[in-house]
Amino acid sequence: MAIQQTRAEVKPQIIPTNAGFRTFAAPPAALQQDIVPNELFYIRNHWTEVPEIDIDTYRLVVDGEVERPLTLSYQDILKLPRKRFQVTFECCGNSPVPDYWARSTRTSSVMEQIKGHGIMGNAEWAGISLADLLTSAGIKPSAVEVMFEGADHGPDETVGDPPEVTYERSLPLTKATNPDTLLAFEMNGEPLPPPHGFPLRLLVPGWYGMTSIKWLVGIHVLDHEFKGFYQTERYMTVNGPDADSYYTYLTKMKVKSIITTPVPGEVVPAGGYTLAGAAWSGEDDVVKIEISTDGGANWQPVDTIRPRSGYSWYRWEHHWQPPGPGRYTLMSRATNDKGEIQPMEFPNKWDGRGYGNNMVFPYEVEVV
Ligand SMILES: Nc1nc2c(c(=O)[nH]1)N[C@H]1C(S)=C(S)[C@@H](COP(=O)(O)O)O[C@H]1N2
Ligand SMILES: [Mo]
Repeated sequence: MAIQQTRAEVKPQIIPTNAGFRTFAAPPAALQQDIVPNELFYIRNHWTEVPEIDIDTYRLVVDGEVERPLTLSYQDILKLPRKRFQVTFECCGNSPVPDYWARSTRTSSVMEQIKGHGIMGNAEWAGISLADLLTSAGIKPSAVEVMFEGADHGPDETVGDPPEVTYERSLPLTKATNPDTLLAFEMNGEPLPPPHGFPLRLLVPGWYGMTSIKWLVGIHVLDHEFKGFYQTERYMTVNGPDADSYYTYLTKMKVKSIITTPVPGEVVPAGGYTLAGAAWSGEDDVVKIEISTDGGANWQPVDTIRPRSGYSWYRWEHHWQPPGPGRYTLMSRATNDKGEIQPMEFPNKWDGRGYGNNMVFPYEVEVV
């Protein structure tokens, strides 16, 4: 009888990036897959506890500037016409600016493991169109914005001030009534896992993650612009040291690309190697992805860009024949259909939060 050799395999896991267990990054290997499995999808919560929602008593309320306010149960929502497609999103705090790493709360060993890009993912989502729900409620002409209320609340994580605040944010009417803005109840064919918003979350294709409100309990149509804490005190970039206007809200994801193969620390064989990665640009098309294997001196288009599915990332591949053993600095650079291209450095240097960093990232590899 043959003896079965078993090797203890280290199971990949999400990586906590702060002491409060509010953010978990995907391990590098998870970003090599077209669809990130639910258990490896990053988590970004503003409080440690995940709201526990009893599905029998759960209700979603739609009110404010509407003709017919609605109250729906989970079962009511499941009966409505569904949509299903892939959506990639990243936290706008993904990929911290290298100069800021030193003062980041993240430890260097964590940064080493996640290489800064793990706070993003791609999944297939199913849900109902928010526009359908708003149409049945009947938006009044007085409506200006739609505000979304999560079930989670508490003191803000950074300084505990305000002492009590709910995770709430708004969308302009144009994006709220876009037929692909979803109220999602399924992630990769399973009911939404509790950390990702069970039973229902908003899903805003093409926009940074903070707009996709989890544990959604209220949809409030407002006759004014929403000025709540997570709308105006977070998730915006300072326009510049001498700019006329103070800040810009982060909305759609900027054009960006990353290298996912090799993973950090992987040894590249001198005989030749297929590099791979991902690229995305909010709702826009990525039209060009280039690679440099000499620290940005020379660029060439990658061999293969696979079409995206729905609002997913584009996956790319490129065969590389290194000139010989040694250390190399690889870089990838994406351009979208509006001609926007990734900058070589983080553009908003004066903004200490480093949100929305889409710079060209240097990626050191060892060829043996
Ligand atoms: N209710 C609620 N929704 C939320 C958050 C939150 O803390 N509470 N975090 C937001 C942020 S900042 C991001 S990046 C995404 C993360 O979604 P995920 O944890 O499913 O990856 O959810 C967003 N929706
Ligand atoms: Mo985020």
